[in-house]
Amino acid sequence: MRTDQRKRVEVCFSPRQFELYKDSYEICVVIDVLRATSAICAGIENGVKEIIPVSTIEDAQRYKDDGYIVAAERGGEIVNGFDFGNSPYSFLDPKLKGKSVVLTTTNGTKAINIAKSIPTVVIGSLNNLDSVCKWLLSQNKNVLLLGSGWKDKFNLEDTICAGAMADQLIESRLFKAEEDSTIAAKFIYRSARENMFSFLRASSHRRRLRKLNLNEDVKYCLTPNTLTTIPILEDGKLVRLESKHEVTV
Ligand code: 3SL
Repeated sequence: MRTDQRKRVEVCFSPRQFELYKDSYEICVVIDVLRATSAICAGIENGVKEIIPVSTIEDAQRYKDDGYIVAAERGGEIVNGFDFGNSPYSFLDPKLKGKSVVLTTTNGTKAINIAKSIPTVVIGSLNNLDSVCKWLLSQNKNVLLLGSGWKDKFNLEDTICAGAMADQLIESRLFKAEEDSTIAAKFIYRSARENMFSFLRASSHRRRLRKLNLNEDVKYCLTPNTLTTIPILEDGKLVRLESKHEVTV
């Protein structure tokens, strides 16, 4: 009888559930589609040298006092006194090329810091979806897809993105899933994929961002495969995954 050589891919819906999943994975993909990980992917592809994710405003303020460029968002809005917030368009500013940027957000940067106990942490979004999947397929490791959620609760947009990644990996037959969360994410993605923007119309975070007039950001974040760069966490900083690993989509 042949042994099952497939690696596992599983979806964790929120940082609050991370403790239940973390032990057996070698790679964690952190996802915060609206908008932290989309902004990080945009920035790193744009040539930002590194993005330092910090969990609290106090930590961000210390970096600001030391002269760093600091982006800070809470509840969807730019925090007073900081350089900009969490819009991917801010991270596309050519002036940021080659610079270090510190970032704190409501959920995304917290999830990144929680994921640090897994040996390799990379950043995923719909924007770099195929690139991340192709890289994961080349790694032969167990993968956890961590949705950042909203204040520790489940959210739809991160689940759709995680479901899209899980779907590609499972379809390759190199990966298997055992958790119901992964099966649910895959089916939610399949229901949403034809028109994610309208599927998410009633979702809590789209409503929140609509009130803040951030529909253009939402459209940017919900457009798959506009980017190929994969940010990776090295020594607490998000940098471009070395070119030897890079993939052409
Ligand atoms: O929670 C986060 O990390 C943010 O991405 C939320 S927001 O889109 O900026 O509101």
